[in-house]
Amino acid sequence: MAHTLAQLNAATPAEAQALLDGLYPHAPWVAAHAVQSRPFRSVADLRQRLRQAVDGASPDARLALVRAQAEMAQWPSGNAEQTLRLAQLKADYAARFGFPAVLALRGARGTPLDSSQLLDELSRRLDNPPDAEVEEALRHLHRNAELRLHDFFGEPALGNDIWDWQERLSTHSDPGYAEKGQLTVTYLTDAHRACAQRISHWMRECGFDEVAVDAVGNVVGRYRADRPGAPTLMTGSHYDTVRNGGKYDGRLGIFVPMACVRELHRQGRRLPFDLEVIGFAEEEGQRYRATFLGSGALIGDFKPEWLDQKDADGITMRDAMMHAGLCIDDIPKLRRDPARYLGFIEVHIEQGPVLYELGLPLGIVTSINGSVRYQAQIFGMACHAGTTPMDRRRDAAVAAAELALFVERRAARDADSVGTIGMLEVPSGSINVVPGECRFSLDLRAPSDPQRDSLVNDVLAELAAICQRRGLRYALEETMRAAAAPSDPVWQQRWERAVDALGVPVYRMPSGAGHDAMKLHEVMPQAMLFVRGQNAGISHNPRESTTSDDIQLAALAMQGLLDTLAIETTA
Ligand code: HGY
Ligand code: MN
Ligand code: MN
Repeated sequence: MAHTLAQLNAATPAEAQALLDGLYPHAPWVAAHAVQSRPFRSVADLRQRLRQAVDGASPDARLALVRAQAEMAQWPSGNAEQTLRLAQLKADYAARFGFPAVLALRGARGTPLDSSQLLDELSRRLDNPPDAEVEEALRHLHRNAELRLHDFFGEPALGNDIWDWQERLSTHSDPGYAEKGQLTVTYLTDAHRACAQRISHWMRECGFDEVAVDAVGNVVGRYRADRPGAPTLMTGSHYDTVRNGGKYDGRLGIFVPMACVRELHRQGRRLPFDLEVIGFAEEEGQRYRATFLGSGALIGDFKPEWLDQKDADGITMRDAMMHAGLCIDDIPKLRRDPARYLGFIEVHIEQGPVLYELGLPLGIVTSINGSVRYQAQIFGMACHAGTTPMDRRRDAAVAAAELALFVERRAARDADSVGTIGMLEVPSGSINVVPGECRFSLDLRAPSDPQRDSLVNDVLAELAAICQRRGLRYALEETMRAAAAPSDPVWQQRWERAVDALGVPVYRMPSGAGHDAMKLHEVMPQAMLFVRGQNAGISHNPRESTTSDDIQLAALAMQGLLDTLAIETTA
């Protein structure tokens, strides 16, 4: 097999096809089609051409491709029970779909999967509808081809290192979750402080000139320019997580630039601007209702009233900060002078299915949805579940349920709005008591502020109408309001050029999720790069995943952007 792209591009069509033989077993037509697109600009371009050869084929040809795959040979050996379960799953799979199971034999890091991982994957796939399973099998074929290309063009070393940082950082988790193997890192817990220490340590190892934990717990690394008085480019993301979250949300946006600095340092290179890489301490607002606290502090948007907020154990943020050794008086000093900054860029996993379904490793963010969040309570009357007739109740939970269905209908009406009741509880409820109170959250988002506000107004009007109709009271506390943040066109184009230079298709898309970039957006130009998520892009979930190959491409894209910016800045 070719060891260089040049050899592959210089070969005759027959030679080139022969060199690519085996990437898609029993389907030489895939390589034959792809080689017509030579010269390949990069390995990523080669991968996309192979994928496009399959995507462009007829449904029958695609199904035939899956059916042509032989029974997977090298299943890892498991114990007797696993072997039995595997045999049953393979039989069930073939009976349900009519073709043998195609699984990527190596995981997101390119390392072999063990029996239990493969069994879990196979049993999950059994639930797929047949048409969806053909697409999923094809994705695994593409992944196997990508893995085989490692053997010929080398491993994604940068991506592997970044993947490993994520893995090591995920060993720190809050009590009550760590014991269950779940990842939860909320603001200023011991696990959170350990993460700050690990990120600081790794930043120093990468060669940053300055590394410090600031007054709100952000980890700030600075890699100085080749000249004094140079402007600064800020990048980074958050290292806190949601409860039972994923390893990549936020953290990927810290480690990708860290790896870029490490490479610059190893090469003894400096840029004509300072690079400030920040691990923001608090974005998710889980322990305290203070979202974007870390990035907000840098734009002078730290709200002093947050200090008096109490967490579920009654600990105020002020006490948590003092306990962590943070100096509250220094918080106002964190405010950055935008005049000294070129802008803000952020790498983040997509946290959705778009790139996964399109088979693209990277996406260019065009705008970040605006959002509003509330904590709400509905008050009715607790009474006996057995003796109270249905028409004499003031049931707070049923009212909340009625609102939940309205939120779903109303958001769906806009097509690109979203509305979620993510938290819902009957405080001190009992099985035989009609709920006298119901507490719930509202998370309402849309690509533009007017669309978001129209959604919010309708939901709040409906809440009032439901309570009026049912004789209930309600209370609402707005806990977050973030404006929609369109990407700065110049910075968005910088990402586009960097992605295109890799031979990766440029795909523009909005962000349904909120990000630290929307805070920096308030004071400086910003733009984001998305990285494909595995497992249909699931996020805020332990199955959140991304491959070291895709991480590698994100790092190469950032390196490309930095190099181009360096030329622009000195021109
Ligand atoms: O909720 C969000 O959009 C982000 O993950 N904080
Ligand atoms: Mn998140
Ligand atoms: Mn995030």
